[in-house]
Amino acid sequence: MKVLLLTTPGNVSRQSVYFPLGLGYISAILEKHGIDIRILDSASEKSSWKEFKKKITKSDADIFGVACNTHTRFDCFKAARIIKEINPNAKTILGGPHMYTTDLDTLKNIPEIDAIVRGEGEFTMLELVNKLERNKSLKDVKGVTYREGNRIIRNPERPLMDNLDRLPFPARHLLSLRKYQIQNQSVPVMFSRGCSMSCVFCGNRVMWGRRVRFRSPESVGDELEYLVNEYNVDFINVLDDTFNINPKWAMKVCDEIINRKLDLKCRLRIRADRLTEELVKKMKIIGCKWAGIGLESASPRILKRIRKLVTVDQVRDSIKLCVKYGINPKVFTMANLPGETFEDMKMTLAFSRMIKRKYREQVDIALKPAIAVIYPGTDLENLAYTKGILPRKFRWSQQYYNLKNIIVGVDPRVPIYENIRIEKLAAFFFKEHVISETFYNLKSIAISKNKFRDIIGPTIHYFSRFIYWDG
Ligand code: B12
Ligand code: SF4
Repeated sequence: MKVLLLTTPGNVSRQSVYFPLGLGYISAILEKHGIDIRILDSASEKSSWKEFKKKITKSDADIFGVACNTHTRFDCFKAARIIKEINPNAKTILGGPHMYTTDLDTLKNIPEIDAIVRGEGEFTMLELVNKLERNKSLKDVKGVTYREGNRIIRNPERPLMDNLDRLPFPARHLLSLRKYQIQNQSVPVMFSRGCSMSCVFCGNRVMWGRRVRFRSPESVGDELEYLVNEYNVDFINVLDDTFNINPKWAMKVCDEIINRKLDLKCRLRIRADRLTEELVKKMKIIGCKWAGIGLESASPRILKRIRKLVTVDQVRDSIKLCVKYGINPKVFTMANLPGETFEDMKMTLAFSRMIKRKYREQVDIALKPAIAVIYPGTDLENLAYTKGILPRKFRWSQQYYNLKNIIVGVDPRVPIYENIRIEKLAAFFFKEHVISETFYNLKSIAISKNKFRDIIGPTIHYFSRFIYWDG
């Protein structure tokens, strides 16, 4: 049987030119077991639906596996419909971060989908393909929810893989890595899976769980050496939720890269509460150019409420440390979190402004925080039902398009955690972000002509959100 794994066309995909690492891992396992496997990355190719249809028509695959996140879910359903229209005998399988808790609802409402893989996909997909190949029932395949006649059957969970070193390296040869490198420079890699924290809004831990699994430093070193030798890779993007969740392990990984004399640049995501100067020094030696740090809110009350378990001081100190060693931090902030008031938001805005003015180009921090959206399986989703923000009858598979989201720059297909009403929030940010910034910059316009850029910048940034989601 032939398998085609794919990402879908659609307007979210405009942002992403990224090798799809999850599909790369699944492909590697299938390929290792002799299965004919291809990848179609319509998202990165920025294909139109017309081109997508042409490619599906040409494809001789029997099984189509679609990667699905919450923003692309309707595109994935559309893809399954197109596949079934073109080839009614094909099997359509959905997997990915959106699918972990929405499997039953999706299968009930979208008849063109045959099965859903929940969670980690590598071994589930391998067993599933083997069963389909032998025309056998899927009843023993852990982690699958599937259709059998009129019934929908949800098999037990598949335990998370213990030993990540068992996985072959992602099948990067199935796509042109060069093409991705030209557009995106860095090549995605993953050294660990999971995060032991439990931030209420986080979609990552729904998928990967709270038990962090680490690859051995040797396995990481082997993959990086392979990437350098085979593909001339010189810039990696480490997608781990938190590189320093276990600082000792992070140090060992750095040592491995240093000992192998790998000449690389990298991006890392870190937590401020676990950063030491010793580690920052090593991060610098292994070529870290960019470190993502989650602050979310500068209000201690909100930090506690969302269970972030970092303090504003820790974030401030981490920024300082990174800057000291020539690493550019990117600090992430959010707004409209549970129980958050405008006063709390003002604290975050004030913090961001202070950092921006103190460090200028050395630190990347948005003056307008990201608005908290709800992902399935998160604590925020449960809270949204309890507080009546999401109606009890809300179903992820049913049409959802909230045009109002656009005024705060959020995808209309995903619900916002509407702690404060969207209209009020938009007015607040317009006043705080555009007017205040412009006023501040006008005051100092005489200092430099560059200030003109600082006025135009936030205004364009604000209004660009109105044109992004064009339906
Ligand atoms: C790198 C990344 C990106 C990159 C690249 C995405 C890509 N093409 O791979 C960029 C920056 C472009 C990006 C963009 C977005 N991202 Co993103 N991203 C990530 C990140 C950090 C890593 C993804 C990754 O490669 N993981 C490693 C691989 C091994 O895991 P995986 O892809 O999940 O695949 C495994 C399983 O999901 C499953 N699986 C996946 N696909 C399939 C398909 C089949 C058929 C099967 C059987 C199984 C299966 O098996 C795989 C192996 O075990 C994750 C967080 C995380 N820790 O995963 C967020 C994450 C996936 N992103 C997320 C979001 C929301 C987005 C955006 C919508 C953000 C935005 N508002 O613009 C866009 C959407 C882009 C798009 N076209 O879909 C959310 C998704 C939450 C959700 N419930 O949907 C996550 C989980 C982060 C979060 N905020 O919670 N993202
Ligand atoms: S620390 Fe980051 S990855 Fe971990 S639960 Fe919080 S937001 Fe998610």
